[in-house]
Amino acid sequence: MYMFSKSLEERCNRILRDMEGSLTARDRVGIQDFVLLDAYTSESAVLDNLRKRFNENLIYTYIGTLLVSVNPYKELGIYTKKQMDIYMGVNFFELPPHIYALADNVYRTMLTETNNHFILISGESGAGKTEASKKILQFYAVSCPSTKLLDNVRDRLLLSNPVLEAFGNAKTLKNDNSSRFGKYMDIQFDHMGGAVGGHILSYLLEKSRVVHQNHGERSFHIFYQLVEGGEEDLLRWLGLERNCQRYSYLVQGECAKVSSVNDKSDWKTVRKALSVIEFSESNIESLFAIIASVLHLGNVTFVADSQGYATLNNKNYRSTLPFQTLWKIEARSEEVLSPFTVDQAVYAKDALAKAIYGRTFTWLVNELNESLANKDSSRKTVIGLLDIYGFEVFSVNSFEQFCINYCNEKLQQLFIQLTLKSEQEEYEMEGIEWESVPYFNNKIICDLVEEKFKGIISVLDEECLRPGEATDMTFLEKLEEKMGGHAHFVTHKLADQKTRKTLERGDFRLLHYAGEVTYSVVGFLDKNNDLLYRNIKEVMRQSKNAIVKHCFPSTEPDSKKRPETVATQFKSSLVGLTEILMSKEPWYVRCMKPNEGKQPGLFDDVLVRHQVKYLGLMEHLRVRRAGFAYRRRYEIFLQRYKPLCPDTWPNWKGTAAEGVECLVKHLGYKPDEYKMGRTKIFIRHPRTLFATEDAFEVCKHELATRIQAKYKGY
Ligand code: AOV
Ligand code: MG
Repeated sequence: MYMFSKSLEERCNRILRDMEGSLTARDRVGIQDFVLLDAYTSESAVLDNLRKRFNENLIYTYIGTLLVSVNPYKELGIYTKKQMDIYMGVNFFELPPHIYALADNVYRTMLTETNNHFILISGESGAGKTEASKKILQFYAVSCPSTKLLDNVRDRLLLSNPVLEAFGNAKTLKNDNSSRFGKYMDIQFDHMGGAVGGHILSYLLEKSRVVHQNHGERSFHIFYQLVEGGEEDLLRWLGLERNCQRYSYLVQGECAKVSSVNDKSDWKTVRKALSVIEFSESNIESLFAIIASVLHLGNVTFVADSQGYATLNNKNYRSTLPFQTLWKIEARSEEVLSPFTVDQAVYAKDALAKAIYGRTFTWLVNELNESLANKDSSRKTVIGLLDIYGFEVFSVNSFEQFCINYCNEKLQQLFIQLTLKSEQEEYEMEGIEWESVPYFNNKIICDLVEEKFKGIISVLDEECLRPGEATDMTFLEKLEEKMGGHAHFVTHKLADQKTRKTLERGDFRLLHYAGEVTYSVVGFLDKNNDLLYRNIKEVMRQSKNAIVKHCFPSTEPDSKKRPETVATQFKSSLVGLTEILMSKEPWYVRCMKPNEGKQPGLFDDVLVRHQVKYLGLMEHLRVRRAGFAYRRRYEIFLQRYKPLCPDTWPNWKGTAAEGVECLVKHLGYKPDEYKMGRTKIFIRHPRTLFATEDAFEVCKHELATRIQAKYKGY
C-alpha cells in the first residue's frame, strides 16, 4: 500500500540508510539530474556524465522530470520488491533516479490532481522501451492497493504482456525481442488508486514477417514457441513436427534458435497466461490451429502444369492435414489459384498467410481488451503507456521501416510540441517571462511524409490507384518529380550534392531527425495495397475455425469500394493516437543504446552522442534551463525544506507561498535568484538549489542523529 505521509523520523532513517552512497558520491557517479550540470550546454559534459554513471551501473539520469535511460544489457538487480518499496510514496528528487520514481510520481500526481497521464517511452530499436514499460506496469502491480478483485485485474494486466509479445515480437538484427507493432495501453485506476482495468490499442503489425525474414531474423515468437514447446498430443493434432527447420516460413532468416530466447519456457508462460486471462479452451485451440495452419500453408508449393498454370505440388499434403481450416483452403485452392501462374499462386498464398495472421492478432488484442475491461462505469483516471517500435535502419529498408520511422517522427514531433508548449504555458500561467530556445523542428519531415496531396504517402496512394500501369519505379519517379528539391529527400540523381553518398537507382533516402535512412522502393505498392483476392476471402468465411470465421466477416466491404491503403490507415491511427495523448499530461522516458552489439559494459561514445543529439536532449535541457532551472509547487518545496527555518518548522500557519517566501529569505536567496509564480517557486541557478539541498542533507544528518539518540534508550 502507498504511504503518502511518512513521519519525518521514519523518512530520515530510511533516507540515511538507502541514500548513504548518494550523499558522498556526486563526483564518482556523476550528477543525477542534467539540469544541475554546470556545463549544461556542452554535449561533451552531458556525454561524460552519462558515461560516468553508466560505468557505475547507474543507467538512469533525469532532465527535470524526464528520465533518460541507458540500456545496461545485463541484470542489475534494481527491480526487486525491496527497490519498489523504497520508491513508493517518496518525493521524486529524494532518491536516485529510477523508472520506479517516475512511475510513482505519475501515479501520485494522477491521484492528487485526479487527471489523466501518459508516459511516452521512446528511443531506437533495442534501447529498452519495452523493458521500461514492463517495469512500470510491474511497479503498479505491486504498489497499488490490493483486493481479490483488483488482484485479478492486476494479473490480467501483467499477463497480457507475454501474450502480446509472443504474437507481436520477433528477433531482428537490432533486438532479440523486437516489438513489431505499436502498443498504447491505458491502465485505469479508481479514486482509491486501485488498478481496475485496462485497454490496449495496437498499431500496424509488421505482418510481412510471417512469410519473409531477413538473414539473422525470425518470424514472430509464437511459431517457435508452439513447435518447440507445444505438448506432444497438441502437435500431433495440429500435424506439426517438433522441428522448426521443417517449416519454410520459419527458416528464411536461417536462425530459428536464439540463445537469449527460451521458446520452451516462454510457451509455458503464454499457455498459462491465456488460461488466467480466461480465453476459452476452444478459442485457445482455434488460435493454435491458426498458427499451425500458417506453418502448413508456408510449406505448400506449386508447379506449373502443361498450360503454365499453377497446381499444388505437395500431393500428399492434403491427406496428412488433420484439421478443417487448412483443408478448406486447400480444397478450394485449386479452384481459386488454378488460373494463376506459379508466381501469382505463391503471392496469393503469402498474402493469405499474412492476412490470417494479421487479423488473428487484431482479434487477440480485442479479446485481451474484453478481459481487461472495467465494467464499473464510475469515473476513472488513467495512465497511458506508449511503447512503440523504435527508429530502425537496416542495410535494406522497406515499406515497414518507412512506416516505423514515420511513426517515430510523429512521436518526436509530439515531444517537441508538448515540451515547448507546456514550458511556454507554464511561464505564461505563472506570470514569468519566457525566453525561447532554438531547436530542430522535425515537422518538416512529418509534412514530407504525410502532407495531403503532396506528401510521400499521397504519392504512394496515387500510384496504388493505377493498377497495371504503376510500378514501384513509377512511384519513385513521381517522388523525384515532386520532392526533388526537398531538404530531407534524396534520390540517386541528387545524392552526391546532398549527402555525398551514392544511391542505387531503386532507392530514395530520407534525412530523418534520427539519421539518414535509405529505402528500397521494391514492394512499396504491394504492401501499401495489401489486397487479398476476394474468392480467398470467401473461402476463409466458410472456415469452421471460429476465429477465422470471425476475422473474415461476411459484412466486410466488397472490393468495389476501395479500402484505405495501409499507409493512410496508419497515418489516421497516428492522428488518433496524437489526439488521445494530447488530452493527457505527458511524462517522458528517453531510452538509449550504449552500443550496437547488445553488449554489457560497453559505452560507445559516438553512438550515444548521436542519440543525445537526435533525441533533442540538449534542447530539452536548455529549455529547462532557459529561464529557471527548477520549479516546485510551493507546498512541495515547503514540505521538503521547512526544517531549515525555525519559523516554518515544524508547522507553518500561513499559506504555502508565504511559507516559501519566509524560508528562502531565511536561507539568504538573493532577489534575482528566484521568482515567485502563482503556484510555484522558480529557481534560476542550480547552485542555489544545490546549496539548499546540501543544507537539507546536513539537517537530515542532525535530525537522524537526534532521532537515534532519542531511541537509544528503548
Ligand atoms: P526496445 O523495445 O526499445 O526495442 P527492449 O526493451 O526490447 O528494446 O530491450 C532490448 C533488450 O535489452 C531486452 O531484451 C533486454 O535484454 C535488454 N534491456 C533493456 N532494458 C534493460 C534493463 N533496464 N535492464 C536490463 N536489460 C535491459 V524495439 O521493440 O526493437 O524498438 O522495436
Ligand atoms: Mg520494444
